[in-house]
Amino acid sequence: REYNVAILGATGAVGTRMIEQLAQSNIPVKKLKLLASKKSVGQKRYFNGTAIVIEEATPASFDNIDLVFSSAGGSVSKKLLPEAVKRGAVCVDNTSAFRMEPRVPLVVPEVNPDDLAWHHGIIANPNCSTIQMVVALNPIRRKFGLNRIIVSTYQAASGAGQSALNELNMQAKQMLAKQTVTTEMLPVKGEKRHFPLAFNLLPQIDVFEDDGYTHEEWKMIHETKKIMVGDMNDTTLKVTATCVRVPVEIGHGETVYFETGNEEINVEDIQKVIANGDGLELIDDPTTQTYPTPLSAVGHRETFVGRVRADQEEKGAFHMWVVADNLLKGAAWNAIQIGECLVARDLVRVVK
Ligand code: 11C
Repeated sequence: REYNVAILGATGAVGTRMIEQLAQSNIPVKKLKLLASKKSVGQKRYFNGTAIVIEEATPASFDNIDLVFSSAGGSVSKKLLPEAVKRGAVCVDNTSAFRMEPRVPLVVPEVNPDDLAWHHGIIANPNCSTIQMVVALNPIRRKFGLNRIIVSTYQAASGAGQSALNELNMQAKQMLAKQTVTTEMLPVKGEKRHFPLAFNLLPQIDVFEDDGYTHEEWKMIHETKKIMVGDMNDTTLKVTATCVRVPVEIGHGETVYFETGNEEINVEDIQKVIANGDGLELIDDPTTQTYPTPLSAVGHRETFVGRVRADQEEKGAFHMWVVADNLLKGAAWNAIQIGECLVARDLVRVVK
């Protein structure tokens, strides 16, 4: 079977990468439609050497489409994806619009591909910082158990979109030239206050919740529970997060502390399961200063792990450093990989 595919939000940083990743995937594409907002209509993008003209996304755009990859923002997804499903298309959505809906599987193919079986037309792609953490922790949880996760993130500007990345670059130039620094986007577009990210760190990603956590931290906690345990409010796996924006263009880093509850295991046991884990690469040798960095992860689909070490006081607890390309494994590649799984399992059909 060949599929008519649409990419919604085709001109954005993630949409552009979805086109590339789709071309390199094993999804048999009969026809590709590229959809975006009115302002991009008429632009061209290339798929396997063929130019495709961007069309305006409307409900009728999804007539005869089998599979949709969407990364055009939450409000666009909310408006258009139900229309696509109504027309028989299966949608993989990269926004947070549907992630917590009970009828919507939240999927990382290395971790919970079986959840695809119960989709009703929409499958959600998790937040980038959640994806790389669960890829790294999944084989550890399977083999040794997992009781608690405490994560701190070091998130690249591109996570907040192309305009935030542009702002970081402009700020860096302005600071070096001792000019007035422009601050309009970060930490959060539309928030009351803005601060420079260049040569700085911002301990806020997304808006604050009433409990003092940011929404990014909330996502890491609840998405992790939904993906790993199947219940966003599970209490058996304890998770907490602190999310920080760093002046890096692409590639999120995370320091992850985790308790397995298994007092018999050592660092080599953890390293071994990571080295053999799906979608994972262990890059870890302190004697040669070998560890992954955001720059070394850019352009790769894998999640990279280094600096694995045992906690010095808590038995069965470890620390590690996890890095991935937030625009690929954190977004475009994870979505296309979900598409590959749907195709392999013959799940590109809507069961209401
Ligand atoms: C960031 N993680 O780095 C966010 C971007 O829920 O898909 C991804 C937002 C999301 O700002």
